[in-house]
Amino acid sequence: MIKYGRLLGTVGAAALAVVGASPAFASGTAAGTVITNTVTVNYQVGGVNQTATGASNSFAVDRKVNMTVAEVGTTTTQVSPGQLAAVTTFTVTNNSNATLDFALAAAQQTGGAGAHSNTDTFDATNVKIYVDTNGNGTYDVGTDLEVAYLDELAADASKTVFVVADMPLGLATNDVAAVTLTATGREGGGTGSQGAALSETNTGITNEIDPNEVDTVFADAAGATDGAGDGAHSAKDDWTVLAAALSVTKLSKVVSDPVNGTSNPKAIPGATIEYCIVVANAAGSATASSVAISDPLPATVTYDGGGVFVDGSVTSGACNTDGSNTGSHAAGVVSGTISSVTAGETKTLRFRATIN
Ligand SMILES: [Ca+2]
Ligand SMILES: [Ca+2]
Ligand SMILES: [Ca+2]
Ligand SMILES: [Ca+2]
Repeated sequence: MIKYGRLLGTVGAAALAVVGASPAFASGTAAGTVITNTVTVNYQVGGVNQTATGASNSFAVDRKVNMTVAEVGTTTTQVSPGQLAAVTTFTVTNNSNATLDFALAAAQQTGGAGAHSNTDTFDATNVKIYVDTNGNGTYDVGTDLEVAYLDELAADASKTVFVVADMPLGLATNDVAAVTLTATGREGGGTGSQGAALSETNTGITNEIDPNEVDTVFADAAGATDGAGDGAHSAKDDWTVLAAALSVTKLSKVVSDPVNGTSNPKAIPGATIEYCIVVANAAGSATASSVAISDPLPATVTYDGGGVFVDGSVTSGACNTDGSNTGSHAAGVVSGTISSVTAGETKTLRFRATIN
């Protein structure tokens, strides 16, 4: 029991000594650190202790260049046609054992696989890269700054990077724009300026014992569009469109005529016609809002002043006499606004006119 206890105590002290001596960086010992290892040899002559002798060895830790670009989240970013400043979010992590700059580039693709088992079908516009300046993980307009590179990213440090773009109009549901963010390691080059391009160095095995010599080794993996050991890493994300899919149908029926009244009426001059404009939104679509309807009447009919009914319903393809009289008529144009048409919903605008 005593031996076991001593063993535990020894291990514990050794662990504490390591932590205290150099913080445990995931990226490992910092590049340029000179590691000196000194050996001491004690010996006796004729049973008498002699002056100890020994030797030491020093070398500098080389620079390992490694970085990771990763999509934040696991799902596509849903967008509307015409949406401005749609955001995709990435993290860039410096896994090198040195502070580096990282050049940033956002590339679109033409067709091919997106990031989420989908296929690229369109390009976004006005693509820009921003860094999460205030560190809250959210893109804040005017606060998070547009950047071309990450400046002086320390070993093991990570930054959130936003790729922000505009979506064209006229897109359909499930259209996809894929974008790849690539971070390429650069020399630090000082604060506020982008350092020079990195290249691997190999000064030879004999120089490895030179305490002033630091080689550069690319240790990065292959990413979405980059290879292993190329000093860069990339990840892909995408925007997926959810559009409204409105269809419009215009129905009419004869309500009455001056000869037959409402009994089997005919479309003769003086007859009353009911127009019904049917707006349907396909299942699985985005909600359409502020659906503004404008119907210029032909000169051969005259609005009858009986009201313009909005938000009515349809049963078995026929318009019901419902809705609210919130539309209007002016200068031969009937108009009204349906506040919203959700996926799978059908709404109407209905009014009556007289044949001239
Ligand atoms: Ca594209
Ligand atoms: Ca932010
Ligand atoms: Ca710099
Ligand atoms: Ca790589």
